[in-house]
Amino acid sequence: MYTQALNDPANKAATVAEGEEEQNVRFMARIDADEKIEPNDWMPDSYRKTLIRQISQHANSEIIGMLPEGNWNTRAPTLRRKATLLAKIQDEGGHGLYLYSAAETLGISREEMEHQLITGKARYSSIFNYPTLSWADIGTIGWLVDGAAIMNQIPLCRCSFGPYARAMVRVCKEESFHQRQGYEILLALCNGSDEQKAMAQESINRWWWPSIMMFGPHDTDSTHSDQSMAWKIKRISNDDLRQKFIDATVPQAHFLGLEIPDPDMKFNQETGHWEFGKIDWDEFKQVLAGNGPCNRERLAARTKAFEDGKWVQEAALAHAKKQAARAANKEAA
Ligand code: BYC
Repeated sequence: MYTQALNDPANKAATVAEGEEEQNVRFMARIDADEKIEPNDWMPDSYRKTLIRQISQHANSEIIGMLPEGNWNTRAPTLRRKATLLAKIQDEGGHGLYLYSAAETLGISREEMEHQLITGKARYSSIFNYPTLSWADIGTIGWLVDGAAIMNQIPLCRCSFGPYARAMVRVCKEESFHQRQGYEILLALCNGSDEQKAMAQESINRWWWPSIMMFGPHDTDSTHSDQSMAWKIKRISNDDLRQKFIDATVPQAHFLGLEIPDPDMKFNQETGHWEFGKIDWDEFKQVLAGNGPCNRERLAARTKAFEDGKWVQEAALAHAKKQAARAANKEAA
């Protein structure tokens, strides 16, 4: 999947003969012409670093995102709910794998990304530092968290870097299914008893604002947006995506008969948008600094998985070494 559409040799030969400035001009012309950049094409070092940062952060989010949902594997209310939850969690693991593979094409190893994650050098989405306290949270994560993820990822299908854009196509299809599955869980709760509906409302109360924060800081405070938009890694800004998400989601909440926990939320007839209250950026900063409700728990779980899986890595390496030595002996004979 990730080796499709590699650049043609003529293009590569041309870039070798050029200096860095000309290479950059040619690179920007390709970006402006909406051409896809492939792994063995020339690219500025900062473009490569930005992609490694964003794609590995995205992959880490998928893998860490399995943990809060996994908390409900043993307590799903019915067999059908359990089967769909397990399938969703497996999908997230698969998304992590496509994304780590896409990042590897940029010259970073899987081991290095894993090391950066467990040592806290690489980020993952703020949203996964919140706990899943009730079954309704599984519905809310599907509806709001996967919903926000789709809003952010649909434009990434048009990202300038080929392997990332192609990985996103399949990820978005699967996330759409997750979003519907989550909404259907909430629909069942909202059509159920008063207690079930109250459980759904309590869950939305906790997850609404963290979901809104998933889109990142306001455009004016976003460090990477201008450059990432110029490189067409990001196609729509943090604030524009957040607004699109809110506009799509508020009517869905109303259909469920649930309140959005924002007293300032109101529809502006002139603009056609839902206006919303102030986001608590202090909370966002605290979560990013490692002080969210579950940061330590999440990293401890990943570190344990890494330590527990070490023997598999060691066995695979020992096997590969033995195979290589055998092949070398055969050749020498
Ligand atoms: N959480 O300049 P900005 C999913 C950081 S998982 C943590 O705007 P950028 C799913 C940002 O990294 C969905 N950190 O940055 C899985 C930067 O810090 P550094 C995950 C955040 O990169 C399981 C600083 O703030 N999706 O689908 O231009 C179950 C300044 O921000 C966050 C992706 O990762 C945050 N929310 O834009 C269910 C999508 N926001 O690196 C669902 C791909 C910002 O300078 N990523 N920061 O130290 C992106 O689209 C972009 O990276 C972002 C941020 C929009 C997130």
